[in-house]
Amino acid sequence: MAHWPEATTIKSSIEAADTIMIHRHVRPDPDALGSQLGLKRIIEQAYPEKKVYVVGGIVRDLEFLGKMEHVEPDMYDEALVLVLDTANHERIDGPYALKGKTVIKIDHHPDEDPYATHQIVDTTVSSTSEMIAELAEMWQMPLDEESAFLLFAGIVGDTGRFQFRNATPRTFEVAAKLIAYGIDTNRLYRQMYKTNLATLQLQGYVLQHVQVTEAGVGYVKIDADVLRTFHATPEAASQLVNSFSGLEGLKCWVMFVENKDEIRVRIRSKGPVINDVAKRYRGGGHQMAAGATIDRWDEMDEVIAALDEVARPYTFENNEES
Ligand SMILES: [Mn+2]
Repeated sequence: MAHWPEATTIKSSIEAADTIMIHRHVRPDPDALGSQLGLKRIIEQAYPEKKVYVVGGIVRDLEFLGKMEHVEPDMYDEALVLVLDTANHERIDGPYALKGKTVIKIDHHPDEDPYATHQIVDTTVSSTSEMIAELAEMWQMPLDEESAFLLFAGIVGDTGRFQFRNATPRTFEVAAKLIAYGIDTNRLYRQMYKTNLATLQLQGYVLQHVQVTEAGVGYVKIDADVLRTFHATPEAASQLVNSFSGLEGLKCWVMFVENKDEIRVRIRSKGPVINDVAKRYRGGGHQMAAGATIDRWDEMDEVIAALDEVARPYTFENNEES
């Protein structure tokens, strides 16, 4: 079991509070929502007399996980606020979160902004949902099929269906316990990975137009005309960045998507460190996943050339790829 000394303090805070607000980051992913809605369910089952609210903007494609609730600022005066999966306070969804009497952060991102009174931050855990599953066990608060479903969804989202490096032996142990509650994983995968015809056809365009440099840098250009043709938003297009990641010999790749007056650049890598390139073009991020912004299409070639430079000296270990 994880070693989180603050867990006891946080359990006492939950026990002492009548009103509990659970927040998460803006533009939520399955981990943000799964941990948020899962924790609400867990607390409500353990303490039916407490008022527990889930707060944040609308969630569109992920509404099958659950709905957000309306809150008023004065409800925060005596409230305990739990902020999940959110590294810095600017990213918290909901304007009153930091007005809470006590604010607690539970997160697995690097601790860039310790905005809370108490916190558990552990970057070795796959997802905040995995942390909530562990905490529920430590706190001896029972799960049920619904809370298990929500936490499993979060783990699936953040581990890319258990394929990323962050899926540890512990992740699989937690997932096994969650599945044992009888959750319908088939329904979950169907709902999480459903797509629509326009997106599917845009994906077809991406696959047909991907180009690869001799150094192993893949790139696709999606301008406003392409978006119009496929009735796609820049956000929907950007989400296709991993759709050709399986291409052999690919070391890193980039997708350029026109968004109003600028061009959003999404960069991913299997080895070469690419966030230094992102930083040179109004961006940043992780070593293997970063984003940037350029103003004109003629800067596209500069970005590709910069990625070529980091990709060229890189070689895969153990003949993992040719
Ligand atoms: Mn997460």
